Amino acid sequence: MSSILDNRPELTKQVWEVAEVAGYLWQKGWAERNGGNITVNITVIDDEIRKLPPLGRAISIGRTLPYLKNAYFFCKGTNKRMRDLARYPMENGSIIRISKDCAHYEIIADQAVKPTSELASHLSMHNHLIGKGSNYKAVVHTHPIDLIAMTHNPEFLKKDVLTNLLWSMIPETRAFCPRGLGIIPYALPGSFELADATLKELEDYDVLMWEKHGVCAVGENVMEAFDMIDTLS
Ligand code: 2HA
Ligand code: ZN
Repeated sequence: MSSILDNRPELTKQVWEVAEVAGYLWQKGWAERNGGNITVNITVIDDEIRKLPPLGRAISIGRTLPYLKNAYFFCKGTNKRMRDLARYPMENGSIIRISKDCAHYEIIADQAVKPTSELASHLSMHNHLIGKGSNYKAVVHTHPIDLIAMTHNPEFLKKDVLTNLLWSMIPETRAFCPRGLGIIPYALPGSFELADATLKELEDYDVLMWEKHGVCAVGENVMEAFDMIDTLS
């Protein structure tokens, strides 16, 4: 079967990096069932990709994200397993294009796999990062159980208490996660409330703890985002 990845080595590399990280998340025990999600900005100047017809109707994002006009993302599929994304990325994830109106997306390849339930927060983060001139292209969300367990202690939800504790435990955490771990109070997974609270804290942190839910990291690429979560955990 043909794939959008055929004869596109750079795109292939990026998609398989996501697959590699998906495998790590599963092996770490941080990705029960369909837990976690990954999106990577893969916006490519490739006329052929730009001409590809959508695999169905344009779907509303639920808000307008002006910096994402005509951007392309590889996204884990909603309800898909990380362990399956690791082996078959184009069957458990898809490539989407943001419409000209910046408020809709179309799935363009390889199959009509609907993107992650956290698309609202992921795309809002990508939009915010581009808007402030960042070169970060990856958002990784996962469920590291030890770190999540710590958020059940109200003391650790106070600003930078957890950051300072983690920094004091292992020197690498300070070196490789120098901005520390931000805390986002509990909000419904997949909600714009969670997205907006996350955006605010992106000013100060690259890794954010969604209270009693999971961790979300942004980085230049998917490997860097994963490394920060791995170091802190
Ligand atoms: O995709 O982890 O936050 C499943 C989740 C939602
Ligand atoms: Zn989650």
